[in-house]
Amino acid sequence: MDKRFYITTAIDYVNGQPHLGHAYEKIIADVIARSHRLLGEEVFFLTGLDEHGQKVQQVALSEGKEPQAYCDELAQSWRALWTKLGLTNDDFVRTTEQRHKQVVQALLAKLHREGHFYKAQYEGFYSAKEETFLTDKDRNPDGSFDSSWGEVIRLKEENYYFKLKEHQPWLIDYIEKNPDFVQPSYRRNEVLGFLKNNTLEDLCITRPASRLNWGISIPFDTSYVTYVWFDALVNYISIPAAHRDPALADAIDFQPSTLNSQLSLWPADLHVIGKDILKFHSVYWPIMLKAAGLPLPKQLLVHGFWQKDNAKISKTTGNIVDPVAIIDEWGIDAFRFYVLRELDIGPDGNWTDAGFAARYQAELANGLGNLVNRSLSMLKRYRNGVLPAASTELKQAADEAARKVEASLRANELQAALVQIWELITRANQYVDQTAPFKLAKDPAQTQRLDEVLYNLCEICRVLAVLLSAFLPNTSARIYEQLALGALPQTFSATQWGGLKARDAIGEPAPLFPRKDLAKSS
Ligand code: ME8
Repeated sequence: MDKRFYITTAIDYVNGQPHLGHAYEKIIADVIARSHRLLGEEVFFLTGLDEHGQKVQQVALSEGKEPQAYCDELAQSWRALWTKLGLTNDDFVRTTEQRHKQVVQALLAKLHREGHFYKAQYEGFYSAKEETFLTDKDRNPDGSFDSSWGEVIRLKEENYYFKLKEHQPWLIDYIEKNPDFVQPSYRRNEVLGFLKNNTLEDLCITRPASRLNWGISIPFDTSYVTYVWFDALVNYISIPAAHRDPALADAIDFQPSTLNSQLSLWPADLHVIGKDILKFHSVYWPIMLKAAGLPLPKQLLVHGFWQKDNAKISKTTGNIVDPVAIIDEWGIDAFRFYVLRELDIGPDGNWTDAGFAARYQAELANGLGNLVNRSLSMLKRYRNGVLPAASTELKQAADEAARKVEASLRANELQAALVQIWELITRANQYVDQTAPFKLAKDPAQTQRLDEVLYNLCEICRVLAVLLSAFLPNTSARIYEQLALGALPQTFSATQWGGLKARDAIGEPAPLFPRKDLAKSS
């Protein structure tokens, strides 16, 4: 049994509808998952929902619903959006599922048995909104607590704590010796800076059930429930364990109740996460795994935050981008394209409707769409849709683009891959202008030259469909359909020049990205 390329996303709090930031992260992971499949690997792509905790409980109660009923309802609409986005996840975890809860409890029981936890009393400030204890470091310079914490109360409470201090030296050493563990590198430096300049405080892992009961019960003390992070992070191993991953079976003493086929997944190859949850993934998660005797994930890929019109995305102020509305108006591939082309993985980005419309028009409609439509239409018009003999004039440009795109995909550089693909599109559109097939068609002495040009253009469209297939799967499939080539190939090696054969007949050209009246849509 070969180990699969195992890729995960953060699991989203189910206290509202999905927004642009959630969708962006899932699209990044989907494109990477699809790329690895194209490059010949077996992949397991996991995403899902984080359903416990006070925030979810509060929203449910405010809507007059039981938390479980509320989560069941919302989980359906999240899954529907992910289907709409074309995500190719292999499983979908919900932290309220039995298969997840069992693993959280097995892990807690093991770490408790082995002396990693202790019980202690804490007295201090607590933010109910963020479900977290606050220290003096969280105060504003004037001593007050920021309004983003909501109401801050004084609290005296006994809880269980996870001993972290002893882990600090090896973790620093590990991150120093594994420069790729956190990508991009400035995020890695941030983690190292934090670890070197602070003494880790032990992590509170429980909340009294009397105060918060919407959580996983602590197996060795049922008057407590698990605090959100010890629940949420464990999803990355609970699902492999449910798939009977041999790397986990022995370590956490857990027998799945359902007999799935056995998959080898852990350690994860890539956790895709946003910058706000970096500390949980680069400090707490590795320590939890090491304490349990499990190997660490190979890499964290940390993306930035989206704003809209230079302001925070927020439901309360109404400053939101609704992925469903965008997809309904512009199509799913246009949405996938924009978020990955506009924002490199790392920095923060800014959504503007005008910026979206401009990229749609310039790069999708006038760039890719126009190239495919005019190439196929000319073959229809001048050669009745039948391909002439193969020619290699654009082969070198196509091969070079494929080489560069492959390297970018392997390095998770998705924006760079799109830039490289669009360079090839621009080159091909220039080729139409330079060779002027409409003029060649009028000159009987240029029959052979026109044959060459038409072959090169149609073959470039085919190669582009393969290069784009991880990013714009529907568009790629439509190009293959219009070329009458059947199903899109599942391998990157199909970028090799010469897939179209002489005398193949193409299907009907149809615009891939209809031009929009920008005045109306902005
Ligand atoms: O943090 N731009 O859930 P979440 C880009 N349940 N990404 C954004 C974003 C924005 N404006 N807003 C949020 C949680 N995200 C936990 C995770 S994982 C074991 C538990 C990203 O719903 C955010 O960075 O608040 C995170 O990666 C994901 O969306 C879920 O955020």
